[in-house]
Amino acid sequence: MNELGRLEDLPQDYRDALTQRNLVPLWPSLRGVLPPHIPTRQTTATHWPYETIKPLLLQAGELTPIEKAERRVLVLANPGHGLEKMQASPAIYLGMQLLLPGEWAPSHRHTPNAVRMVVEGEGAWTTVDGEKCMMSRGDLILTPTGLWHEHGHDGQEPVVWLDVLDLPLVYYMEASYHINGDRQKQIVGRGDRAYARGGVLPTPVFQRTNKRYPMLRYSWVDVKAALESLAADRPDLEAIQVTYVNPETGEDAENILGFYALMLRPGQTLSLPARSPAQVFHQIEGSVEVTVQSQVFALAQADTCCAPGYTAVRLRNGSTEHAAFVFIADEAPLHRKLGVYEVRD
Ligand code: 1HN
Repeated sequence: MNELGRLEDLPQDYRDALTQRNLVPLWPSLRGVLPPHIPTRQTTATHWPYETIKPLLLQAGELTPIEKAERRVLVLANPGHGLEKMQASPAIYLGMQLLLPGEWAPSHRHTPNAVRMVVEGEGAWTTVDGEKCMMSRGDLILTPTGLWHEHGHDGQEPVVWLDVLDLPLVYYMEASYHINGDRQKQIVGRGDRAYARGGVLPTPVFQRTNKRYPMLRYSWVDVKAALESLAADRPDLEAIQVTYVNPETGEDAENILGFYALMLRPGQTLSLPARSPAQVFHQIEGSVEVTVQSQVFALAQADTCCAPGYTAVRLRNGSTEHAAFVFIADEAPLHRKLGVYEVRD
């Protein structure tokens, strides 16, 4: 490959003339923005053990009342991007949110898409677009772009959940903003039950609902049952995985990030090929050893880690007795829409 000219090769007065006119020569930077064969990634494999987050999150509950926080969140920031960027990967934001009994996080809506994966505690709820979604461990609740959402808590113990948003991307696009609203009126109709069975769809006879987001809550009880049925039905299958989809269309549940639940049989090792999107792993139940590049993370329940794109990942369930269940978020829908999605051998 040709050595390209460097900035220093150019006379200073020429460089100054360019700068004054807001002009930049491409060739000294061309290999930087277009490296050979594999992209440069700032995302570094990072592990956030829950046992290190939880005491600090509870402390935030004492230090900062909900009125002073609106959303009481500790952000899981990737040091490769710089902590102040508050991103886990190019398009993924992660945060652990705490809601204490009796607290209320007021209604708002915004352009970034979010989901919540409930980590622990009972009695909290999120109302999305008027639909009250109860929160139990392992439940996934969507708050897609533009939909009103607020959180409340009628239970007795702290509730913690993992927020996953496409905020870094939407912010980068200069398209991130929010609007505050009033407490929502709750509507009847619960998509979580209406769509809980695969293979059959609610079929309105007298009207068409055609909601863009017909299902807002995916209960862990249902998702776990789906994984266990799949594992029992398909002993030949290497990867027991389901995708959280829009049940009307079969498309990804949200537009930018993809969400999946994966089951590892007792003692199973699964090698995931290198793919272009970055991804996040969060342990719902059991424990898994995640190997990314030269790093090995022992994920205990409620732990979270991330892996950059174009990187193979190995998952190992060290337990020979119990299955392990992992929630995965990735940037695959975005990569597919942009036409840059790749799987490498
Ligand atoms: C947000 O709206 C929530 O509604 C949580 O719980 C985290 C992070 C960035 C921007 C908006 C929530 C958020 C957020």
